Amino acid sequence: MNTEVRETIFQHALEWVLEAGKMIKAHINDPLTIDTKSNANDLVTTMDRDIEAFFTSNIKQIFPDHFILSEEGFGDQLDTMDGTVWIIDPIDGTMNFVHQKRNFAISVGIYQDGIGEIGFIYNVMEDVLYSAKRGEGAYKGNKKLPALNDNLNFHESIIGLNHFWLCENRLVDERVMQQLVKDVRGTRTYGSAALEFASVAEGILDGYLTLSLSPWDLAAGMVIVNEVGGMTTTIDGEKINMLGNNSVFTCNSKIHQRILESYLQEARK
Ligand code: 2AM
Ligand code: CA
Ligand code: CA
Repeated sequence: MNTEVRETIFQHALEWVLEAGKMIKAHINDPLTIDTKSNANDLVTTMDRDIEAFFTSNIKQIFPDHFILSEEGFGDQLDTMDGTVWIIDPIDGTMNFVHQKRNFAISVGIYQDGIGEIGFIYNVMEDVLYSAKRGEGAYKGNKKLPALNDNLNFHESIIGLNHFWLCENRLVDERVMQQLVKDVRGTRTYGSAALEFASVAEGILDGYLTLSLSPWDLAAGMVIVNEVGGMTTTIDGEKINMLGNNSVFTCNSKIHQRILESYLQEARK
């Protein structure tokens, strides 16, 4: 993507992300209408839909030739990543949004012919914006994030994962995952994939493992983590497919291989 074009897109996206954040904050204490989607704990609110509609109508107006991949149905049905594709999660961490009124994020990734060019993860209630442009580094607010720790010791690492890994599940042997939990320094669960990616980029989490994410959960995060030298694959070490669901392993590159070979390959069913 031409840098001038990218800058224009970046500035519009930035403006819309901040505006969307303001809309959420203005209505954070309003009564919520909560529906469920794939299961009883997969929540969606009017706010998720309103924010997504805000993005899609703005994008369609200013960039009518761009495509949109988004969670709540206002985007396009895509079977290719050709062209400029906005990948949007209006609220990532809806359960946190509903129950905690914090710890959720707006996630926007912009890809050109399948390559991540721009990423925004906005922690709305903390007013912290993570952003990145491919090849130009990642930022937390106005501060450039340093490259991830190249001397990280695996036994001193903190890994983000949720409890599904440690209960009986269809993807991995939970006993191997329990060993991983014992072998690292600590684990954390934040409930927003985008914020876990942002934490990996910031170096306050050293890795994040999750069984199944959609493109909008990871599109922005992958761009941001890439810019600080981290890497993102499936739990089998394979490339992420932006048009489908993936298991996800994003990590400080220093310990990615170790966790992949010593634990995930071992645990895989
Ligand atoms: P969401 O809040 O946008 O649904 C923790 O649940 C993380 O996993 C969140 O980032 C959440 O995104 C994401 N997630 C992906 N698929 C999910 C599903 N089917 N049910 C609940 N959370 C899901
Ligand atoms: Ca999500
Ligand atoms: Ca969402």
